[in-house]
Amino acid sequence: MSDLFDKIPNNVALSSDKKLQKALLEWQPNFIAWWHEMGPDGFQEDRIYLRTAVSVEEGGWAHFDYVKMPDYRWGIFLAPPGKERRIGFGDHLGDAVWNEVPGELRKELRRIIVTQADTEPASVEQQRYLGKTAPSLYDLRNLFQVNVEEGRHLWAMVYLLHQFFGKDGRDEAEELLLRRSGHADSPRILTAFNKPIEDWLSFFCFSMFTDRDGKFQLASLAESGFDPLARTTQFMLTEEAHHLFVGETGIGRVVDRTAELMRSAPDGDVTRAFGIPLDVVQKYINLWYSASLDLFGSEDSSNAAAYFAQGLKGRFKESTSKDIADHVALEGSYAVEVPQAGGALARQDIPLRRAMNLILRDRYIEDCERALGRWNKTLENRGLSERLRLPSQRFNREIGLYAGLPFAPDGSLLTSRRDDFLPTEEDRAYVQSLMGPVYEPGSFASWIGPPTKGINGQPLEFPYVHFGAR
Ligand code: BYC
Ligand code: FE
Ligand code: FE
Repeated sequence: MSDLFDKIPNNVALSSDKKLQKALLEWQPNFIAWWHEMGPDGFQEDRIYLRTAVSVEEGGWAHFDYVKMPDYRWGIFLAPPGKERRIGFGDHLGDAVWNEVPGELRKELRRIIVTQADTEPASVEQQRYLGKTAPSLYDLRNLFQVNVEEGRHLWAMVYLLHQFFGKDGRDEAEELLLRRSGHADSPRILTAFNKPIEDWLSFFCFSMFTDRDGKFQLASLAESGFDPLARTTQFMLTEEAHHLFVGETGIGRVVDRTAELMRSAPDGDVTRAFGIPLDVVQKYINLWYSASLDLFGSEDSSNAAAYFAQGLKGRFKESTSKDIADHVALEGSYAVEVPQAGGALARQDIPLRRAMNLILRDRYIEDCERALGRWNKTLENRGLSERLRLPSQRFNREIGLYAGLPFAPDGSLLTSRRDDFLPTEEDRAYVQSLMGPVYEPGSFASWIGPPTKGINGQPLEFPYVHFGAR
């Protein structure tokens, strides 16, 4: 076990940190047991062309090689410290950042870190069976890349728990391996992480919309006054970019293939050529987008106000955006549309700090709109007039002001069934019927187009996965 620590790439001086070593020594075998139980089903003996972070230096964080997943070198990295970083917002604006947990913020910080941490293994659990139906070796490899990196994100958060939260932190780290996505008695913490991901269209929607919540939550934590959290999440963001790429281009490739078939199929019926109809894609977008909006919490939130005041969670690019001048945010307000009895909406101004979830979410929505624009460009380029759109923020919500209210995707009060806008049993069964593994290098399933280029400069027909004896 002692050489375990040589195998854990890190920049936290692990080799000389006895306390951290001891905690990890107990946790790491449980992590591996969890990986075998809840990680990708099968494929553990196969050699996957994976990227491993081996240092935080330019280029060093992206080392490519064939690895068996259980041998993946899950490491612990913090972005290098900024020179004399100061707290950039809230009541402690301008103070030196904290390198230890301030006693009075211990509970809040622990909660944020545990909530963030919990999503990482949850997503691996949700994606457990997808390898069996990958539309290509390229996609299979990308799935596993995302999975091992979510595993590393768990490590990143567990490092913080072990290093800064003593016995409580070690207990939380254990519990992260005990909760299970979708479990009746011990589910994962946040709603979207308990929904099943049973087909690849769901996977692409999840990595497009749900991982993107990750981007924005991590970015808000990257502003944190607790410097180890800020530096850890900064580094996680470098990996996150690939997950978002997988989702955005995945849906883009589905849209492209569907558009191609809409033009070429005799009566425009893409199912004849085993494609996914555009309205089904739209329903999947409606589902995962609305579930991901829930991850931002309530529009009007005292928790969010407290996190901002305490210097724990900032706005997107709080310290670098030219658009943010006032970092105290005690003045000003943000307009929300509050549903009234009978369903009418009344504009209400809420104090800025209480609107921090909403402000972060608005940046997220802009980012989603940008991706929608690209997919719609694809439709346009194929000479089609159909367009995809994001549903109203009021549609299908379970959290916040609009939770449980019958709003339609266009934001009006619903007159027909909500099911008209979400995947039906029939839609799901159809999508599921298309799922089947395509493991021939360079080949792609009928319902998805090829990517524009391979991974790490490799060609599309590169053998991204070497199957062992099976
Ligand atoms: N589900 O003021 P409110 C990622 C609870 S994704 C269940 O509205 P707050 C990834 C809330 O806990 C990024 N419960 O919300 C992606 C509170 O409970 P209490 C994950 C929810 O606290 C893909 C109550 O409702 N990171 O990394 O401002 C693959 C009212 O709270 C939900 C983080 O989320 C929900 N959706 O904000 C892999 C960052 N929403 O106090 C990875 C850390 C709210 O009544 N988390 N509640 O018991 C946070 O900062 C905040 O907890 C939230 C919620 C933004 C999630
Ligand atoms: Fe992650
Ligand atoms: Fe991710």
